Amino acid sequence: MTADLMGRLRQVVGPAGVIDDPGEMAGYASDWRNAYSGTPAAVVRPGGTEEVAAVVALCAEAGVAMVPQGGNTGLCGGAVPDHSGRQVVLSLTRMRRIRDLDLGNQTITVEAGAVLQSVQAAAAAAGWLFPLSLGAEGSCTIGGNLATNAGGTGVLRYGTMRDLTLGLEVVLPNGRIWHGLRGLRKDNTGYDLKQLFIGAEGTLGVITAAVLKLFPGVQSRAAAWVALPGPQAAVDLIGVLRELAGDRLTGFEIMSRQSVEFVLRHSTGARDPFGDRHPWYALVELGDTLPAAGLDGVLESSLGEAFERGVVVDAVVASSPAQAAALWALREGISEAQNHEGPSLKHDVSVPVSRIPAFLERTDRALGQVVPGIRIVAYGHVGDGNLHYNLSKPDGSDDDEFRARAGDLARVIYDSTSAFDGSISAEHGLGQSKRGIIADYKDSHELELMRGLKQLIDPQGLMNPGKLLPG
Ligand code: FAD
Ligand code: 2HG
Ligand code: ZN
Repeated sequence: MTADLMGRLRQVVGPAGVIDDPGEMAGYASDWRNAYSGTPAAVVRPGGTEEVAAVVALCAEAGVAMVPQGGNTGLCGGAVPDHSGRQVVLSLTRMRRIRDLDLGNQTITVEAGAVLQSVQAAAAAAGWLFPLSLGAEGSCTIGGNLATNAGGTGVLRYGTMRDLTLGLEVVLPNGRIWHGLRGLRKDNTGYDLKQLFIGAEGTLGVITAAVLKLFPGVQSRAAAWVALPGPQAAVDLIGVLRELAGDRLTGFEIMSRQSVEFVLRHSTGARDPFGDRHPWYALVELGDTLPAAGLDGVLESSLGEAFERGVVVDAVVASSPAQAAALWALREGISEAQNHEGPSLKHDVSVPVSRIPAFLERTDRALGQVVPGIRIVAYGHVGDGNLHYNLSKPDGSDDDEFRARAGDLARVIYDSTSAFDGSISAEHGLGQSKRGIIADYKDSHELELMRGLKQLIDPQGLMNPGKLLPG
């Protein structure tokens, strides 16, 4: 990058808005897990939409590639630059304003760099709910949530970011601003362009703000930790809960025993809710907008019915919010706990909910044939058909030997996912990690259309190159 461009960028965002010291850039050069790293030419931190537009226009004119970055918590290397030393990281973290709260329209308008938790808090302070919820919510940003179409634990009831968004403001790769910040629930005036930018992982433009839907605040909750004989029981239990608790089912996560064991081993204060070991567990949550909805009773009777039908082996209903939080900590602690067991090979797949049991049976067996003794850490948002099918090395084996098998193991999982009509990425995206293999699993016409759209919107190929689309 030339000194001239650097000077012009400083004029736009102020001297403090451009970082080029390698030490100071380190935090932007690798991801949360240190799984991906690169060498930025500079990190630019605009303070508003006009500044983003000016920065993008300058980079476009100079032919410099840009990597949009939010909280840098993504799990597929999407927000990390390459090693060329020529890509600029465009960090949105200074743009964190809540621009508007329109309670009549039940919407909140926020800037892309706002941390998810702060948006949840702003909604809650007004007595409303912004329901996106995920383990990284204290660091991830709305821009990153949109660019990855984030999911998390509330999807079952409220949907993904695609469902939660009414309008977007986006700086296009030529520096023009698309003013699509509409708060409309109905708008049939042609293609729904916002959906192009949601899930595009920063390859089509820089999202600068969004209009998001709000929901009535949840006034009462009930949670239970449930022991299950196997994954089929999890699918059956969702059916029972839908039948008996209807829309009040707000969370349904499953965890294999292996997953829970890692948390019990590595998370301070974690405690097994049962004396006995069980092969699978579910964390069930009911929620209601009424303060005295009698949810403990609904949950207890639903689980009682499931027990009668042979679906559930054992269950504990949380007797206080603190106990419910401890149950959620067992679930949310898995990702971190697995890091203590050597390399964690992550696969974030989805198959139709009804096919999860057969999928797991076939894939578990195939993985054991490739690496005998492999520890399968399967858990996740089973109500959405989304499993985190993560792998740890056999106890006591070598890290590098296990890493060397990563490609073979991924193939086993993705081939099986494909055989069950699933997706190789349910929520984390393709980024760098799956870009090389997506062509083997996605329809070629679909990929051709995606390339055409990329060419139309970003003809110079400067928006997050080397991500999402196959090379
Ligand atoms: P980043 O990591 O900074 O970026 C992610 C992608 O978005 C990159 O491609 C980047 O270029 C692009 N991007 C970022 N900001 C913008 C912008 N303003 N405009 C255009 N493109 C942009 N994900 C889930 O979906 N569900 C989960 O349950 C979940 N749980 C997690 C738990 C943990 C402990 C961790 C570490 C991660 C988890 N994630 C989960 C993954 C991650 O938190 C999400 O993908 C999140 O949405 C990323 O937000 P971010 O601001 O950190 O984005
Ligand atoms: C979760 O649901 C996240 O906990 C992270 O999506 C999953 O670390 C993972 O693989
Ligand atoms: Zn997840």
